[in-house]
Amino acid sequence: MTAPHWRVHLRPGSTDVDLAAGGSLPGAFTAAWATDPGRVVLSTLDGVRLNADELAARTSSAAGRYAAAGLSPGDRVLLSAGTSVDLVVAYLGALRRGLTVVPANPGSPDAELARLASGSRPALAVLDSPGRLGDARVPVTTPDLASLPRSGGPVDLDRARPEDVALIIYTSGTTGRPKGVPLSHANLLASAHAVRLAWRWQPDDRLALCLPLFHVHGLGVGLHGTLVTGASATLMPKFEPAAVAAAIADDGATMFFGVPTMYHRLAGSAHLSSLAGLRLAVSGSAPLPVGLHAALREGSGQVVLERYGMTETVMLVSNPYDGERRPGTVGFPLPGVEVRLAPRSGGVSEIEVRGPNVISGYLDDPAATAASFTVDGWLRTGDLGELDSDGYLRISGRVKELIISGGYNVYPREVEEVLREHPEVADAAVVGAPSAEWGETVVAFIVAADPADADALAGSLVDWCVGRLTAYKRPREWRFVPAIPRNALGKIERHRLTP
Ligand code: MLC
Ligand code: AMP
Repeated sequence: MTAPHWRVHLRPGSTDVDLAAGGSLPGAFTAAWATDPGRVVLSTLDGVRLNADELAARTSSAAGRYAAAGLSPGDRVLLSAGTSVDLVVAYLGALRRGLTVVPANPGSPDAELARLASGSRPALAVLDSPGRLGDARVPVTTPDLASLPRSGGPVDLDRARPEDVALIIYTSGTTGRPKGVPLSHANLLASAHAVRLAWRWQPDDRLALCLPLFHVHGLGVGLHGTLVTGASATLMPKFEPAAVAAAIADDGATMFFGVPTMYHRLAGSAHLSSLAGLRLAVSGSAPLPVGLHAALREGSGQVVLERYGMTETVMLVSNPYDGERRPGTVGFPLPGVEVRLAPRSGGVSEIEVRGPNVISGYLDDPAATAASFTVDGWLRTGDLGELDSDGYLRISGRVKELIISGGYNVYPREVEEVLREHPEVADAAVVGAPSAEWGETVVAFIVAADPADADALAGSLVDWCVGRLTAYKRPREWRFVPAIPRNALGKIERHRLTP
């Protein structure tokens, strides 16, 4: 049902753009490579240079290895490894074979990886350390795919259809149960084309790419945007201000995409002025503080462009490339994306979206799908928004229980469940505390079973979390309290927990 007070916001000009061009990710990538086979498309700061022809050959041979190992289109591959050229080749080879890739943080504890493997049922896992899945009955190889047989003959390549699922990204979700987000080739292609057009991405651009390649920011925007454009990326295994400066000065990077924590560190480093050498610097995944935006501008002349997205949609809204990039806002809907503001109680509005970039539902989870989509097919983002007088979208809060630390999502419920399993913990609650560096940090409120032992318990809880929670999810501060405030239904009243 569409209420009369929806404020619908359509991007003008969005309809004259073919967001499906290429038909699938490999269709678009290979078409771009064919236009200039000698162009360098991937490089590293230690001197690796791969041109389009070489990347086409290496990814075709990777696809051949998957085929020779018995993997058929539609099979799943769990991919969990640090950034490297091999990882990118393994990823693209999988897409070219028509496989569905399940990316995972290589820093997640073994138990979490094993849960992901049993939930997603991959035909193969590609891991930095092959022993990580223990005795799980999943064949394992390393990112160079060296243990897979070489293909003996021609392999069916690049046959994925727009509706085929290219990626399944798992999010812990607010209910505590991981949800699979199935992103089709059409979803991912629409977003890659949208940012290519909106940000005037050109084949001679080079992206300094140090975002992790297991989330949509690094993968769906950074890597896919580069490849649909026929442009290049400098791959970096880790974010360091000095490495970003080297990518710009020594490797000719013209673009940088980062989360606000990266910009905070750049602003406090001796390398801030190097950002002046970029054609475009983009921030997203978490709010970019207005003061940080100003400091970056003052120290480098770079007017950072902030945009907004989420795993279920890839990219949604962006400040304009031409025209004012307004600090504290995320701008206007990207090509193909429709945004509306749905009034909620308390005078606030939730951002709802639809478009070719938006998933059609969660994987095998009709309840989660029904809870997240309106009956007329719009995705409820869980973010609150308002438009300023010029129509720029401002994200004013969140309905969902979520902490964003350094651009990574932390779901309080997942952390609380781990804390409550500790034998000395009677109850626990987790909230986000404001942090200049991280945006928010995780703070735990603990009710000790034996209050006299609180000091010892804090140390024990730190150890308890190692091996059970990925580092960014672990609480950084501990508060011992006599009780966790709950309402009559037993729900934690987080607003009463002041970090
Ligand atoms: C690392 N640590 C973190 C952390 N990242 N702790 C809290 N929050 C984080 N984000 C831990 C480390 O494991 C380490 O723990 C300690 O903090 C210090 O590590 P560091 O070396 O200082 O951190 P670093 O490795 O440099 O990582 C910081 C970072 C990283 C900002 C580079 O967090 C990062 O790459 N963030 C980007 C996340 C991202 O891509 N999000 C996109 C999601 S998609 P210990 O215990 O070892 O000391 C999305 C949609 C959209 O949101 O719109 O884009
Ligand atoms: P994820 O589920 O990891 O994809 O995270 C998506 C969430 O990140 C969104 O729903 C927002 O809450 C948040 N987000 C992304 N970009 C921004 C931004 N520019 N400003 C504020 N929040 C953002």
